[in-house]
Amino acid sequence: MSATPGRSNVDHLIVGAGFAGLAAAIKLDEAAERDFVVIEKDSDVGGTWHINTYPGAECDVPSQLYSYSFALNPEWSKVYSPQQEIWEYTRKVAEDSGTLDRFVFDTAVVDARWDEDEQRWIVRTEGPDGPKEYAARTVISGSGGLSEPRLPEIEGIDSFQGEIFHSARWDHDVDLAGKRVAVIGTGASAIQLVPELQKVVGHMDVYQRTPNWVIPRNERSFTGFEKAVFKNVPGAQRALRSLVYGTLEARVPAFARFPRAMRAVELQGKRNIAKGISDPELRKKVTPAYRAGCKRILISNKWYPALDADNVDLVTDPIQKITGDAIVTADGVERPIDVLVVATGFYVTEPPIAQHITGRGGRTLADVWDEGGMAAYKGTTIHGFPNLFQVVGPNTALGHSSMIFIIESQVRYVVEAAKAMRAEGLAVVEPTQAAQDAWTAGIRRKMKPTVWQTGGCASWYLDKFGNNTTLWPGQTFTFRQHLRSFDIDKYDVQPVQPPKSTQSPTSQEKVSS
Ligand code: N01
Repeated sequence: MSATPGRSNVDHLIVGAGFAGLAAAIKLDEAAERDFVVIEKDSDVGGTWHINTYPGAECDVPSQLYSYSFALNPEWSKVYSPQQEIWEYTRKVAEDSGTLDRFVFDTAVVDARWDEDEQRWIVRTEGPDGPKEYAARTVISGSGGLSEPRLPEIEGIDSFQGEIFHSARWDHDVDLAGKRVAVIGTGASAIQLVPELQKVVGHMDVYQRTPNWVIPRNERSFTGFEKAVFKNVPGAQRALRSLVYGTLEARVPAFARFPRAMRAVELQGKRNIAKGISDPELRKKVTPAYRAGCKRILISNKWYPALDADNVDLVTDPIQKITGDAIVTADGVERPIDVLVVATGFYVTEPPIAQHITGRGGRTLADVWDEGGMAAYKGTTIHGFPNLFQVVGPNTALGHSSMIFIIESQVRYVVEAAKAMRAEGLAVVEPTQAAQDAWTAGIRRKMKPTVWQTGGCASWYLDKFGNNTTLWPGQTFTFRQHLRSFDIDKYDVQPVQPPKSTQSPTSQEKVSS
């Protein structure tokens, strides 16, 4: 293709430098696909583990599994790692990989548009040096499913005069000591930050819309001896990792096919409530009325004791409005506050980045998904969006195990696709509509008996049509099996064209083997 002034040509443009983008960079590099750039809007690698710095931020997946298979870390301090440690891990992996020279930080992708003539994605970015444009053969989006904070739509929230921030954009300049603080939300983030805030604030109101099932957590630190074994005994850490992996996978049938088995989890949750809370009224308020697993099962030993503390009130009356200095609930009670923390989650089923990705025919990903919900072939490629690969795409998230396993599975598929494109001289790969529809239908079928659909709750796993377009409805090894190689027979392909060709692909126009 002819070069356009001010535009950089790259083979692969990776969006995001979190676990997904970093893995894509490392694995493309290993596969000798070295002409890539990673565009990251944050100032460093780490994604969610760099951005989420709220007090008490820790991982709720065991450390042994929450790392890349190709970069085990014998130094994890605890069974569940703190945020800072996970971020430092990603930083070290990035440094060791030798790929950081192709990372561009503090730069946002503002627009990505498929150019039919050029057979490339034209990607515009905005960074400290102003706007920039790339023409990329492929775009690999690792922008994260839980990255865009969702602020609650509550009357008067904009009129609040005190400090207000989302859990994922913590304002460390705000001193909470002795203050009157309100926290809206009781999800995974809130249950970690509330116990930390309880220790320093004057008074805290926690606004709960729906209680979660919260079970005990193994808080143990690894001993020096254990770390030495992980480091020096060949296979020891990998064996523990496999054990943890197997234990978590053994839970899948309860989520996916036999939700009644979740009663065992509910029993654990109720014991956790009884242990942490003495007030019978409060116990009642925090006990969920839906099947465990329907929403993400949370783990904490500190959440219930924090709610039981003298300086904390759990408010379950719905919020009616927010004034300049207080929250007013439907029963008319006004509770004055100095600081408002919103721990209300993220845009998951309507990811904002989809508005900025325009595929064939000028349609954005948001347009397409708005019609029928998020869908992608194997959670990774999308009809109408050639050469676009979504890591952590639709129906790839997990409620029971480590996302890094899924990320590595998808990255392998992407690398196989890149290799196939190079080997076969292909400019374009795009999943057929039929392949994508069959994949989605299979997911919907499997989803029917799951606890996420039958458990009697509303959750962010479900989209506006009531479909779970978020989670993978099975064991992670089956997902990996599906993505073990690039199945080019499910793709429309186009060979590399001379510049300015407008030929469109024909179904099954494969390079014959
Ligand atoms: O968000 P959430 P999160 N008025 O969506 C409430 C991951 N994560 O940031 O349940 C009042 O879970 C909402 O109430 P309801 C993990 O995958 C991982 O806590 O919708 N309340 C809920 O209580 C997790 O699942 C770790 O009725 C409102 C809360 O806000 C995901 O991130 C740690 C409201 C939102 O909870 C999201 O967790 C933290 C409104 N208008 C997070 N709107 C790890 O440890 C929402 N709520 C790896």
